[in-house]
Amino acid sequence: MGKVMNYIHSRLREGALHMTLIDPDKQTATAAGGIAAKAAACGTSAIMVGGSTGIERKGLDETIDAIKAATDRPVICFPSSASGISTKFDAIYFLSMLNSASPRHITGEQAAGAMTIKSFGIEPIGMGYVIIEPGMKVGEVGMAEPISRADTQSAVGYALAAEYFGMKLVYLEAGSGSPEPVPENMIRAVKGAISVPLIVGGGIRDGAAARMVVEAGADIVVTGTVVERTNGVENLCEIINAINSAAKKK
Ligand code: 1GP
Repeated sequence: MGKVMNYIHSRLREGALHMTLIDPDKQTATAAGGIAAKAAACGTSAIMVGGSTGIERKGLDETIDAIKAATDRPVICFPSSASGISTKFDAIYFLSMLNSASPRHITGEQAAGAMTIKSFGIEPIGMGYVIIEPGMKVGEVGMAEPISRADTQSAVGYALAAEYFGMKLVYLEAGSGSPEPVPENMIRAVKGAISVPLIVGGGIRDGAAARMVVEAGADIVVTGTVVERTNGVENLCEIINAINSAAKKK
């Protein structure tokens, strides 16, 4: 097992985790470093870097450098395509958008990027990425056929398929900025069916929502948008505290 996956597993033994998503296109490198420092102080376990649109390489490297200068938490690439991979990442979520209508997002970009990952020596972490309604921008860009919020059975099917493919993580994604997180009963059903760690993200903006997803079974909670807002870091601390206390009760 790679170093970052090992770290994730060892942190998971203490309970559910939080990861902070930073879109390198949305702020300067210095500001990204500031977000990472505050997120780490609140107790985030890793920084994910990615966005739905193309990332310019120089800006990306500067953002990763600023994050690494601010915290020793792993910096994980959360890619939207084969471009935007930097040698500076500690690991990459090698994800397949399982419910995309386009083979490009299931295996195409992955084949295009695999050799880059190997030559850069970045740790790949295989992940089944499943888009739940509304799916937002990532669903659109990835040509997803988002799973209806009522269709728990399909979500379970995709998640279990990911595990059977040998993927190390399953990510249920409502989409960045989603008005609501993934439904509670869907998280519960998926968690009940799989044995790999379950990541849930999209639309989690306060402690109550974070508590709901952890109590339903999420092992890793991802938030992005919350830190882009004024006072966002206070909300982030509230979210991480809620995850920690919900995890203890589980
Ligand atoms: C998006 O799940 C993440 O990929 C985070 O979503 O920006 O809504 O927190 P938010």
